[in-house]
Amino acid sequence: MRVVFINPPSGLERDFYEIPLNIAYLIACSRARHVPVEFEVIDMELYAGKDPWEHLEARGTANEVGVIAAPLYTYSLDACLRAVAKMKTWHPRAVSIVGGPHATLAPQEMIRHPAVDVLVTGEGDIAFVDVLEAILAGPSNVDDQLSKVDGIAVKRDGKVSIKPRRSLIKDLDQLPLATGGYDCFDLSEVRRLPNFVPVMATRGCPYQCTFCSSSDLWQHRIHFRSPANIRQELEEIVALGFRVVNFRDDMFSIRRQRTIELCDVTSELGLVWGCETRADCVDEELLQIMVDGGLCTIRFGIETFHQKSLDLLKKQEKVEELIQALELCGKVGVPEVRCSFMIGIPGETEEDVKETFKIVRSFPFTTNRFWAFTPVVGTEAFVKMDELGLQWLVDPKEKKATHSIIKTREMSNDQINRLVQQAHLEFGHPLTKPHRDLQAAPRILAARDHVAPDCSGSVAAAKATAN
Ligand code: B12
Ligand code: SF4
Repeated sequence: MRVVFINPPSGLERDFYEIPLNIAYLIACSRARHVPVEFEVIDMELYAGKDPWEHLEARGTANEVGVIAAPLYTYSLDACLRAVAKMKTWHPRAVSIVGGPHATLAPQEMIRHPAVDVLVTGEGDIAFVDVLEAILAGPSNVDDQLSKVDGIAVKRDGKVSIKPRRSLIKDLDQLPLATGGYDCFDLSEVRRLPNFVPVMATRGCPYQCTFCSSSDLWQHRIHFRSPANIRQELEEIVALGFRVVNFRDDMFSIRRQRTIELCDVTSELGLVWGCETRADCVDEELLQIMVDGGLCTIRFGIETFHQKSLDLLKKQEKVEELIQALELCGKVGVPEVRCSFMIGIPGETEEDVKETFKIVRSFPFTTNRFWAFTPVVGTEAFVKMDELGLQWLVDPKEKKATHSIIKTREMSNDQINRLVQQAHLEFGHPLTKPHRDLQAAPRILAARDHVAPDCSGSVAAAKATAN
């Protein structure tokens, strides 16, 4: 049986492409359990530079398909569902399975979509394989088999059944490495892009920020992989010819000693890397160890420099901590410091936003991305819109991260969008190349290897440029 994954188009510039870890994990997990299926990935994101829809049609109609699998994200939901629906018209007997953030946050609505047959909530590593095994049991047994699988929603003859989410996987070292699915991606094309390989060293986040999907997705928990397990994956990545990785964890440095151990590993392997963390999870000594271990880009979700707003967002951080972390990054010389902010936070006035701009200007070495505050399904802000004084101006389905579609008690929608635009003019549009991570990586690698920099971040390509 052929299982076809769709990596839906995000609409972002092609340079933002990175191998989707979710799909890589699901393939690796199925292979680890020896499920007798063939995998194919229709990578609409990697081919977005041409026409992703033509690519879908060419690849999606070429062979028989038994299962169509796709992740659903809120910000590209229409494209994700449209791609699944197209595949279903070409392969009416195929079973469609969706999962990912939006499926987890809005299962009731998503399972009712006509193109969706089975929906997996939460981590899919075990549930997805269980679903494949149920499908392999054959059409006369599949319903019975699916009824035994936890953490899924199914639809049969228009009737929907939704089971509770599975508990999170505690021992992440039990999972196969994501690299076990990498052969299904066009790595030679990936190498041509100015990019890096993503790695998750942890999963989840223990905080409960009111605007962030992670709170619900990970149930305020975080689980860790051991440094030895991460080393194995990093070694495989190096063997594939890459030396730049991006740790995609929500807060990479939450455990200080573990972070130091990981820096030893990245240093030994000669890697250059990026990570996201919280301002209160770094100090000067740790930042220095991270830079010595190959840290190139550090990302902070600052959101605002207004304490009242930080408190309302339940960030559990102080403005002074944010400022101190940025000062330390400057002092230590972190090559790239990327901060992300939101405009239109409930309670914030135009003056508060301008105060944030003023502080941002005092850090000339940071790259700053300003987004429009938009309550996302599954977040506390979404549930408490009225209480917070927020109003939609158009259907939330029209949402775009860089354009506001709400008004607050304090600011009109025009006012918010004017400030967003002002921020983009002054600090750059967040979805353009200057905001791509790890831009300094080729320079750092080249300085280490004494070769001319290229932009792919792979040693082979860097050396080829030098020759
Ligand atoms: C890497 C990343 C990106 C990358 C690339 C994404 C990709 N295709 O790989 C880039 C930089 C392009 C990106 C862009 C954006 N992203 Co982003 N991103 C992430 C990040 C940091 C890691 C994703 C990842 O690899 N996770 C690791 C894997 C293992 O976990 P997972 O994706 O959750 O997958 C598991 C389950 O969800 C499930 N599953 C997932 N897919 C499927 C599919 C099937 C069929 C099944 C059965 C199960 C299943 O099983 C997987 C294994 O357990 C997450 C945050 C996070 N920590 O997850 C945000 C996240 C996915 N992004 C988010 C957002 C909001 C954005 C942006 C709007 C920018 C922004 N403001 O941050 C844009 C959106 C662009 C667009 N138009 O879609 C949100 C999505 C929220 C939502 N409701 O959809 C997240 C969750 C961050 C957050 N906490 O808010 N992003
Ligand atoms: S914003 Fe950061 S700290 Fe807050 S819940 Fe999301 S990932 Fe966790």
